[in-house]
Amino acid sequence: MSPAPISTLRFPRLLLTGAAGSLGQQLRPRLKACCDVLRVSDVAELGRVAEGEEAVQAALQDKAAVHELLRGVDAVVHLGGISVEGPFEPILQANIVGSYNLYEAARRHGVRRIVYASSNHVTGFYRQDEVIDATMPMRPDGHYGLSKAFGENLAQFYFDRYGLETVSLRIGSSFPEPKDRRMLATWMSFDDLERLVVASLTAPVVGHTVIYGMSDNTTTWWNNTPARHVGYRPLDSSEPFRAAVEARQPVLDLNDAATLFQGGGFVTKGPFD
Ligand code: NAI
Ligand code: 15L
Repeated sequence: MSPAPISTLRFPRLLLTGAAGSLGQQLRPRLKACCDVLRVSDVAELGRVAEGEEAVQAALQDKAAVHELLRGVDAVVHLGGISVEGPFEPILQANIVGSYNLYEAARRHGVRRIVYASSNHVTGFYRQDEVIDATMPMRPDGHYGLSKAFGENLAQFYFDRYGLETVSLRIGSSFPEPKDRRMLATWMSFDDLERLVVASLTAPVVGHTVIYGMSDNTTTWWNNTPARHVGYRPLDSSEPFRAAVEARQPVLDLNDAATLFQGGGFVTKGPFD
């Protein structure tokens, strides 16, 4: 017997950007259960197109292409863009211009909701001995975090001005397993990622909600109480990985900013000139 669906609600056409990326490849087969047609897009090759899929290769900074990409779409899971810290210009094009093009095309085509892959790096300069929630001021930790802060502000503006709803997911670290001590706090399993994305797509009313993307980790820096209305209940935890992670990394350098701040290694990257 196949597992029960996380939600029975379905969209006629759902767009997944960044579908060729690490999280895109995870979500691509899983989101088929939420829609009649899954339109997958990326600047990179999209591979074999499955039944019920449409594939569109496009760069997010290409305004005309993105306008066409949103035609006939009901909701979007927006993962596309540069996913790490680096020089400003490529991030400007992919993440800032690209997200603007996506929202503007979504508005023009009457899209109802976007699930936006933001990042914990919007608040990476909070310390690891603080527990914060998404109502607290942003403290981006680099060009990448700044671009995600722009994306969240874009989402807020498009809701306030045009009523286009967004759930901004400040994803922690979504990998097969936590790689280091920091990820014991930030880790989110792929199954919990699916639960979070589906809850964000199907919650009845979200306006613009910001939620941290993490599993039910014992160590945590993020309080998701203000976003309880989304109905996300993580079922996994980093705890079963703790012993192995601590054995690999028994000592932490407390003079290293990457150990002190929530953004980890991102906070010391650059400058890039
Ligand atoms: P990834 O780098 O594997 O995938 C991103 C995809 O976006 C790639 O397939 C890439 O080709 C595509 N892309 C890049 N520039 C583009 C452009 N200009 N136009 C169109 N497509 C473009 O990243 P990953 O890990 O899959 O992350 C997905 C999203 O989630 C990203 O937005 C990332 O910032 C965000 N995120 C991921 C986290 C994680 O732990 N994996 C943590 C926090 C946020
Ligand atoms: C992110 O935003 C990145 O996309 C991902 O590659 C990880 O580095 C993650 O944050 C993290 O903070 O661990």
